[in-house]
Amino acid sequence: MTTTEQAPAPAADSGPRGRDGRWLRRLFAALAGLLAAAVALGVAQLVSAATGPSTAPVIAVGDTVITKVPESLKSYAIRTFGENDKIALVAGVFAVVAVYALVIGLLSLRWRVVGVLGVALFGVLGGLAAASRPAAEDLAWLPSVVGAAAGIVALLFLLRPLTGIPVLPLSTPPADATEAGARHAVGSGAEGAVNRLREALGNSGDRKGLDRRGFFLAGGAAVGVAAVTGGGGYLLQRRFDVSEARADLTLPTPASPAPRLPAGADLAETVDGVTPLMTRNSDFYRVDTAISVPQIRPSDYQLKLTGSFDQRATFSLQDLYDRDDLIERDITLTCVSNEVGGRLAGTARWIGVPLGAFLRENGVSGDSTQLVCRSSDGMTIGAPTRSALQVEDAMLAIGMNGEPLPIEHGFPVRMIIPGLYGYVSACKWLVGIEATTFDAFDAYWVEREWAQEGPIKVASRIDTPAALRRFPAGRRPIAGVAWAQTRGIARVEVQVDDGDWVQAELAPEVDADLWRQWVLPHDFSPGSYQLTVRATAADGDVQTADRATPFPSGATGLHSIRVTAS
Ligand SMILES: Nc1nc2c(c(=O)[nH]1)N[C@H]1C(S)=C(S)[C@@H](COP(=O)(O)O)O[C@H]1N2
Ligand SMILES: [Mo]
Repeated sequence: MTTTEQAPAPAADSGPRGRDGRWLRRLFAALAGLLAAAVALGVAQLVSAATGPSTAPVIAVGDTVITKVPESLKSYAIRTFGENDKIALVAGVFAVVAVYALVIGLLSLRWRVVGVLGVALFGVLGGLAAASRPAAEDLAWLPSVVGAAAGIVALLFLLRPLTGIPVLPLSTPPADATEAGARHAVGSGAEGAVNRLREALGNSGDRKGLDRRGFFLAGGAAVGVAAVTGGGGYLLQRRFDVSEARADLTLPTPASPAPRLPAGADLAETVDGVTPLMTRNSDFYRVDTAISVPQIRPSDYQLKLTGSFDQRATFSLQDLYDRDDLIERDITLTCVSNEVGGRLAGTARWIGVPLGAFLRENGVSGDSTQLVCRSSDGMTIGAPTRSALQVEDAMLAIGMNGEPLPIEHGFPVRMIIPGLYGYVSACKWLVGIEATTFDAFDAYWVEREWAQEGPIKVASRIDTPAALRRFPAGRRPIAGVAWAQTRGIARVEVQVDDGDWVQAELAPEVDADLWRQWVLPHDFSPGSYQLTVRATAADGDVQTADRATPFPSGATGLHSIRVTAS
């Protein structure tokens, strides 16, 4: 290295001793870091096929980032990336790893130990992240540690041709890589094969230590190892996938089917652009902290009751499917993170076990104020016991729109309590209910300062015309949805600029737990208009114009948009 640092002669502008050579060597070193990281991640992915998808380092680190970052940053991410927040996070983790690896590679050209410790640190962090997740599997740290070990070997291997050492330890150093030396290096076995290949490709090595062909060979080998282990790990992880087991299930017929929808119930059939009454599963919003979606095999499923119940009880999925009191209900679910005018709300036809009856049957204590619901990935969601017992149609849901729950919506069992935001009522991948008190335990979101109880606030949204839209002047509908679950919507009014509030027509009432579509035809003459909507719940609660952020208990304010008729 010191020799390359000095190279003063003008003739040394190219070649390994010159400026070009120096930069080339650095470039290769950085690349070596990147390739070593790829090998580390690939090998880790392969090992995680044994220990579980969420033990793979990038997933584990992503999970940890989600649990550790401040709420403000998290809401920013949800606002910016929406449903793609997790893809953005994983991409972010990859980007950080890539930059880190490039720097480590560069530094290890001079200080080998920096490379070794740098990759080791990477393994330790990944291992800690994986092992410290709330529902960490045994040996969760293993993929990161084995991956890092492979990464160190790869890095040292890749640095060899950059520093005058042959790619394989037993071959002759290129320092005496004369014709004879090169021929001498041809040996037997794998090492011989590599060296023969090197010879075939031309002169291997350089007296001053940069062996380009050697580096390309080693790099190619690293890419191969990374691809085979990473790809293999990815394929092997399919064994965790439960979509086939889910597809094999037959949903039971509910004893109490959903009430028939009145004629003309869905305004979307007549008004273009309004949100459909029922949300398709594929369109249903998704909010959770799970980067790798929990995969629970129906035959392995257990729901455990602990805490203040008459007795500890465990239920299989079959136990729940076999009940003769299953209900089917249409319920609108809403996220507390929904901004005014936002789309984190959806309506589905759910099938499930009536929650109040189930809890009473198992002797839930009258002293319990909180049900701590646990999901298989360790999430805790604290639901008020009172609501779980008293809110009509609260359920342990097993079906969504005629199918077993989709995996990302909580398969095989989740909770639904109408009228409460999802973060306090809708635990997905539900495997445990502990009857306790709010004083005794802070659930995940409450620990992060969100409100303990989360009643859904009355809300309304303009779906059409779309904000900032230009359309031809004339008569067209202003339409959207409004919700106030458990209470129902009594009135929706629209204001154009500073005009009077005008009452919109409501779709037929289906159930208080559903959102309600509304429409107001309006004559637009050419010009620009501000459209504002407000709803009133059936109990007389008028949606407030005061603006509040989603944190800590749900957004308030009126949805107001600017449109132009021309
Ligand atoms: N296990 C688990 N359940 C969870 C969450 C989560 O992060 N993990 N998020 C909750 C939140 S904040 C909401 S709004 C709803 C969203 O349910 P969905 O994704 O089916 O729409 O799930 C709730 N249940
Ligand atoms: Mo939420």
